[in-house]
Amino acid sequence: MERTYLMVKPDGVQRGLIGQIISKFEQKGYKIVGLKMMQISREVAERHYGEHAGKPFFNGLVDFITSGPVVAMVIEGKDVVTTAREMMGATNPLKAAPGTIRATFGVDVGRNIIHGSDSLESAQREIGIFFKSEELIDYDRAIDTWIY
Ligand code: ABT
Ligand code: MG
Repeated sequence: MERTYLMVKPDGVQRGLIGQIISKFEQKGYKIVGLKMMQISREVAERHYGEHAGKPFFNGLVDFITSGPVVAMVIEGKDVVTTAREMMGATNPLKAAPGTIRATFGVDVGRNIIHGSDSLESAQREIGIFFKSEELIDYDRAIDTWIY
């Protein structure tokens, strides 16, 4: 089953949105297989956002993502990479479709509440940055026969 990496960013944590955000993915039917709060080092942040190195917003982005704790998670389910991105909405919350997480909770592109991997390859790379294999739990849920 497909997996993706999600992260409630420091603004989402500070604003008390952790539970509501996790709930949306649980209610959808996705299974949480990894979950932890962490404070990201600059080194890890620069690796995670490596594709943006050299861009004008890069330093501010690294400052922001290391400015407070984040909640890192791996969720699993059918087409989860693409669907989680759709549930989050566009990068700029002002352009995000109504009802998406970013549209509901944000107004600024640099404070957009949540991260989600943008492809299967990114998901595998990012899961490897933030989680050790023993931190990802394989388990069955009885409810899965009602979801699939
Ligand atoms: P992430 O989930 O954070 O990777 O966002 P997303 O994939 O939707 O968008 P990208 B392009 O990866 O943006 C990364 C972070 O950089 C911020 N950003 C982006 C700016 O501040 N200014 C810009 O012009 C662009 C393109 C938004 C994203 N995160 N934050 N915070
Ligand atoms: Mg991105």
